[in-house]
Amino acid sequence: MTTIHHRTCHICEANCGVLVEMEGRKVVSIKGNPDHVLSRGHICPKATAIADLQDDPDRLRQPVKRGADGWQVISWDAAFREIAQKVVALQREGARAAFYRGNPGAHDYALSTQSGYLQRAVGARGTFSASTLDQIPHHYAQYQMYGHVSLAAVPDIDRTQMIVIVGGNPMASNGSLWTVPDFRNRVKEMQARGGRLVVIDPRRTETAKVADEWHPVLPGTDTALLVGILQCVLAEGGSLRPGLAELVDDSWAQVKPAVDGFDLDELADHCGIEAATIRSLATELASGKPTSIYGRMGVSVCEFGALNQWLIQLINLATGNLDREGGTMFPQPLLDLVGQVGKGNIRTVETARGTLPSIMGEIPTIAFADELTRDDDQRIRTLFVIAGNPVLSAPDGERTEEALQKLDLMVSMDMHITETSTHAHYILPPCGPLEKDHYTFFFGPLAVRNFGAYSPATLPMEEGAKADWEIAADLAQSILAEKGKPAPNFDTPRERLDAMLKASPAGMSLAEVEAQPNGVDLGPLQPCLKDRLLTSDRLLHAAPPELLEELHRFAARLGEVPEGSLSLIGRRHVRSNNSWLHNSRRLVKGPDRCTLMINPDDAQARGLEDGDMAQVASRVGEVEIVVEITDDMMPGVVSIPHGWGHHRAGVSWRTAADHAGVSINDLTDPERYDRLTGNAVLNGTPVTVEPAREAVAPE
Ligand SMILES: Nc1nc2c(c(=O)[nH]1)N[C@H]1C(S)=C(S)[C@@H](COP(=O)(O)OP(=O)(O)OC[C@H]3O[C@@H](n4cnc5c(=O)[nH]c(N)nc54)[C@H](O)[C@@H]3O)O[C@H]1N2
Ligand SMILES: Nc1nc2c(c(=O)[nH]1)N[C@H]1C(S)=C(S)[C@@H](COP(=O)(O)OP(=O)(O)OC[C@H]3O[C@@H](n4cnc5c(=O)[nH]c(N)nc54)[C@H](O)[C@@H]3O)O[C@H]1N2
Ligand code: SF4
Ligand SMILES: [Mo]
Repeated sequence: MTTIHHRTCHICEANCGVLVEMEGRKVVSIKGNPDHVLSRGHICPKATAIADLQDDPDRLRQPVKRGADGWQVISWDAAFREIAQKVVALQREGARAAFYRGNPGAHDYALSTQSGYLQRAVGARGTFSASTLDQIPHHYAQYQMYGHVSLAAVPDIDRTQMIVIVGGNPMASNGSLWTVPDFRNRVKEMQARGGRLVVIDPRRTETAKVADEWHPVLPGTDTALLVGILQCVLAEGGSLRPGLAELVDDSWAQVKPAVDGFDLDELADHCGIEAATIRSLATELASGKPTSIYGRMGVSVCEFGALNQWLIQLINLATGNLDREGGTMFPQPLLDLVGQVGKGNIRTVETARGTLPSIMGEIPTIAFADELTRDDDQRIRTLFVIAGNPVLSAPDGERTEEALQKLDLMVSMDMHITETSTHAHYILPPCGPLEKDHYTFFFGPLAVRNFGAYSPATLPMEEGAKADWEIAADLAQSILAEKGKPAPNFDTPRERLDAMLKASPAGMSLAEVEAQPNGVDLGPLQPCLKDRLLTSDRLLHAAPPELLEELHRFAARLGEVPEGSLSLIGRRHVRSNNSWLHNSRRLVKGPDRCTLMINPDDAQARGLEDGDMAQVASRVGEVEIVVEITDDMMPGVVSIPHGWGHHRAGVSWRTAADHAGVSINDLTDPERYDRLTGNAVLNGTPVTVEPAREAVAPE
């Protein structure tokens, strides 16, 4: 007898509805849920891999402790007691403690609502996280313009007539900061009603291949394109459409003069996109039909990330498409985070590298290794890594790896012994993914319909297992007990969720939401900016001084041409997810995906043929990797996917280790970052590429 369970897939931001068919504890099938209000039956190959994660023989099922003879299994109680004693002893010595939070935590509402208790108990100041390797520039621009780090506008794909995607690849990523499951069919529907998709990317990506137009752009130069588009849009006048004009502050008057100073031909030369193309993109975006421009990783993890995100908002504003049906719109989800979490903040933090920006309390991860190795009393000695793998995901992996070995206490919450957790003293593994419940916590606020979905755990927990949130809560209690402090009253995640749902404008209870297993649909996105702005004067701040100043800084960079080297960018594949799905056989099978993509001319100039081994070197490191020649790469740019490099000693994921690949982040340079936000620059790394040296046979 099999049973069918409704769930939300927790792996990526698309939050697809899936139907999991179970026979006892065995997964029989995982299929798309055709009745799901948002994903409409869509899934990608990663959904079926949830079964591989659940049944992974390499997954840790009990806590382990590193001893002289390797890893030993230890009981939860003993692990909590020992960790609590060490945390408190180190606290008494005045040792600095820190957290690194990885991406999967954002897909676990329960952990997200509970881990603050643990951080406070540990006394960790600030947080390193995957966010400063990713989307912090978006939060910065949103805070500056709309008054809240989480007030995001997404393309209203179901009603728009044009989307320009700059530096995003939703065909592989399934959308990011834009919860848009079934992207392919939504694009087809747009094209069928006469709409057009335009992609700006150094690589002819999977998304570029389904687009109506693709324009290659030199990595890190999109600012020139965006300034050019804005200049052309504003050339016709620059007055805002009625309805929007009343919401925008006086600084709007400064935007046109600021972009008018640029020479369009010079901008075109800088980014490698012709002036005529820039003009025609501007004309089409401003044609009066509903259009949208959206930019993601490619324009976030670069030197002018915050500036780019601001310019993108300004283009949507200037064309009249912000907060308009078919333009870019602000979701009003079932659980409205904006009304219930702080607005965020922009501060600075002192680090061994000097003063760095600190957005939302983050310490930029580019400074992670420095803070672990600094030689004063501010050195981090206690570290908690929660669902993260910075050795593979942060710049200069080798240095991170060395730095982790200096810690007095490192605790990883992870279900694998990874390139990172292998350096921990204790690893605390969560239960299997099907043993957790799920709510679309951070992604309802980014979805293309007003929506939310809750799914209960599919399976009861295995005996002795704990969910991430329970591990965090139990450990926090143990630390407080060790300090002799009373245990606070913890709300359970479900209690928190119920309260947050009820406090949202839709006002539903968790029980009511749970009764709708296909998700709750509150309809298409609605204009709402007037009621959502959270700046002090409730106006949209068009031209914050820091961003105008950054525009001047960019102006000084125009015309700079990188010399001699190639420019390295990353890539994502639909069968991978950052560093942690390579232990699923069905996802890694087939041809090697961790290759150096290179344009035929660049390969020929270096005497490289398809399948050769190349040596790729940057300021910080070098790797040897197999060459894949393809004219999908624009000349001068090469690509290596991130998340690989599982050859490192001590890892427990055997299938991943059999498909090790190399880590692009052994080449990325932590010295490069966005000055306004501290976000890492992960693309456009200058590299040299040459045939790999012949291995010298030992005598
Ligand atoms: N060069 C380059 N580097 C990049 C990127 C890039 O595009 N190019 N992308 C960046 C981006 S956008 C991101 S988000 C980061 C990701 O960076 P990280 O978040 O640091 O890394 P992940 O690969 O997501 O690793 C997640 C870890 O969590 C574990 N894990 C998975 N699920 C769970 C769970 O439910 N509970 C617990 N406790 N552990 C779990 C996995 O085993 C894995 O070890 O990488 C960044 N790094
Ligand atoms: N299958 C899969 N899905 C994922 C993930 C995954 O690892 N695998 N990771 C998830 C996570 S954590 C995130 S943050 C999202 C990311 O989601 P996306 O941002 O959509 O994904 P990326 O593939 O990083 O897309 C960035 C694009 O920018 C291009 N690019 C690089 N440099 C530049 C540049 O200077 N300018 C321009 N215009 N383009 C540039 C790259 O070629 C790439 O196509 O994906 C999520 N979904
Ligand atoms: S697109 Fe993302 S959410 Fe949907 S099935 Fe694939 S991994 Fe899961
Ligand atoms: Mo990410």
